[in-house]
Amino acid sequence: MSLSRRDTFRLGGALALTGLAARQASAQNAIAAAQTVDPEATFEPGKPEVDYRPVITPNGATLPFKVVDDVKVFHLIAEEVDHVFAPGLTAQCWGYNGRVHGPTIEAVEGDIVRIYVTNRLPAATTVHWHGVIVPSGMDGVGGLNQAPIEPGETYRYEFKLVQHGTFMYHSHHDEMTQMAMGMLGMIVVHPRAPNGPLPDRDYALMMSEWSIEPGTRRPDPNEMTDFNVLTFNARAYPGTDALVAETGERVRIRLGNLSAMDHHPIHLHGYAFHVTETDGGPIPESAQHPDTTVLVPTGATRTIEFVADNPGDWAMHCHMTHHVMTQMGHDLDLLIGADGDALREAIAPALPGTMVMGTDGMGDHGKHIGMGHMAVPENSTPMVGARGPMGYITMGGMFTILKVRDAVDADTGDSWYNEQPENQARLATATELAKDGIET
Ligand SMILES: [Cu+2]
Repeated sequence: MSLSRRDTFRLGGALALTGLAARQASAQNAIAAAQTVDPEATFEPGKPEVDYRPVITPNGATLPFKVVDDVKVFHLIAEEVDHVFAPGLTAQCWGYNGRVHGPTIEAVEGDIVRIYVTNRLPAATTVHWHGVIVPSGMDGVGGLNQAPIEPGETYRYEFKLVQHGTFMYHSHHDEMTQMAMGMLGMIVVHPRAPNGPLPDRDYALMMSEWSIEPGTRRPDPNEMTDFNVLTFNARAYPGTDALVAETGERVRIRLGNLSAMDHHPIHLHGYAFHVTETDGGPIPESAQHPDTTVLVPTGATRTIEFVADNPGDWAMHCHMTHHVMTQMGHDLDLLIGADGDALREAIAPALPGTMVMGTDGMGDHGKHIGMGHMAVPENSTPMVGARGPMGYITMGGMFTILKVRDAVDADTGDSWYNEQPENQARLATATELAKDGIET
């Protein structure tokens, strides 16, 4: 009996379906684009610096693993963590392995990973592998795919990575509480056979939002709208580490968002970039378009790439202006245009020493605190930024700086760019104003 072409195809399909990896891979045709190798093939566990250039998690870390019988074994420990968001602001959060957020899980397409999760929290939990194609029983939704992991228990997850890309992990039990307390992390799966130019610098940033009233030490998971600490990798500027790159290097930035209620339009200065992938897979080159701001919806990742050919200090931040303010920038009385002196005199009998701020905006708030003119409440941080090379930077929260230099060393992240005088904005001289006919 001879088989027709169609029969052969069917037979082949049936055979392929016998494998666990094929069942995962066939779950969604869309992930074919995220496969550089046959998902049925077996591989040695991918090695850092050999099979991939490790990702950098600013202010964070990568979860270590060991290899046992060709399986990469990881151990996540869910626990309470005293976490510093920015100088002066600490809170009791929930995270993994002593960190908020949890360390980045990094592996290679084709790796088999076994992830143990130990629960040292006072509440039950689970871990969901967001965007990773796994068998249903490994998906981590409490009550649906598994029983919750009770305090003191250790659960075992195991699956083959049949795709590459940028994904996330988070608690999927009492999500409102546990995600708001910090139980999130990034997952980076490198392609087994790179299908594009490799980045020289590969960064991972997770966005989240918190409600921490000045003077308190617990994030409030019940907050629904008014988040007052907005973070990259659980740090608010000036707590965020700069990203660095050498002139001409290809830079990849993987942006994940697991904020409770907000999407974040992330704007990078000095560059146009391409969005190269989502957590659904790589975007075909023909469908990529240049952009300067990428909207990262909550529950999604967006990866951007560009060549760092424009040296300088470049702001990168959420473009929602309340997301670059911290704590006291929220719920202010409107004083713009008010007579500050009259107001102070009126208040003084009841509250001696009151300082009236806000009659011309809040730009000077951080400066006043920096100069010691006023204090912030205990366990809080100024609503805006930090001192920069040219004055006070009036953005805090979800703000960081990309520092591109001809040569990068260990100190670059703390350095300021030395601009050429002819490229520096400055006070106009009287001669210049007269020459150009500008009246001020
Ligand atoms: Cu935002």
